[in-house]
Amino acid sequence: MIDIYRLEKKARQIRGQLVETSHKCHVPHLGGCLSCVDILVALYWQILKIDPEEPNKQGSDKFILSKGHAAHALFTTLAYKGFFDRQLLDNYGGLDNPLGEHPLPNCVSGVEIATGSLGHGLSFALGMALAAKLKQQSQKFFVLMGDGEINEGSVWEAALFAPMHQLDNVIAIIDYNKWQATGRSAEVMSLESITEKWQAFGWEAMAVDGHNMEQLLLTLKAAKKVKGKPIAIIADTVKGKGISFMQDDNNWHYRIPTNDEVMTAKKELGLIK
Ligand SMILES: Cc1ncc(C[n+]2csc(CCOP(=O)(O)OP(=O)(O)O)c2C)c(N)n1
Repeated sequence: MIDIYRLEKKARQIRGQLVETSHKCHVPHLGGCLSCVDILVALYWQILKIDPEEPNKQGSDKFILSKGHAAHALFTTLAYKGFFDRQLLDNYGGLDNPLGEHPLPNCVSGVEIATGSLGHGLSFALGMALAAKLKQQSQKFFVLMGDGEINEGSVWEAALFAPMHQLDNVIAIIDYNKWQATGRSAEVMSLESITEKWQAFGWEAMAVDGHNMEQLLLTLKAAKKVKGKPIAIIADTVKGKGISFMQDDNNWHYRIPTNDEVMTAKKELGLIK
């Protein structure tokens, strides 16, 4: 039986670490990192077939963080899962430290491509997924995109391509937190009705509460069983999730927390008294 409480605790620990490292090493983009932590925990602790000791082993599942500005969330997840030494987080962004604001290929074990210029991760995954199909390999390709990111036209070109090639080995997850860098997504470029749009493009589209661990796992497992078409999971999330004064406040796209704010956040997460 899956221990949901253990996964939720892991997510709280990762949120606490994110806030702490952001303060200590001046790493921005906390809001969009906090919105996708539960998705990352569900993927790395339960869904992805990938060995932290040997992530490039043939047949391993692949995860691509297309919203590359959330690299801090990915790196922290990878460190907690044992892909590399957690001590690297202590000096995040420092000279000779491979952890930066965006992922670079092979900067650490478990990261293969550069993302950060938004709108490219899905196309990259489709290329790998098509190659895997041609070689009759059975692994899955998971891509995490932001809702602001999917304003990019390149995403919709990829959305046309995947069903045409019946890429049922691709699972795209949209971190639908309703914000982007400079404002509300609905006011910059409306996406409604987002689920129906992906369906209309020929994808199997599923909506889920992106902070409900049980529902996330059920949806991701159902997605893995879909045959004949690619899958889009619209994860309803909250930017800054888990910390009361960061939730739904887009200042935390760039803001760095003070020491007092780190303490308050860690108390709220139940990590200190
Ligand atoms: C091609 C490109 N244009 C602009 C940016 C600058 N940028 C960085 S984060 C961001 C907001 C993206 O919004 P979203 O994908 O919703 O991220 P979230 O709100 O979840 O952090 C933008 C526009 C970029 N990284 N790449």
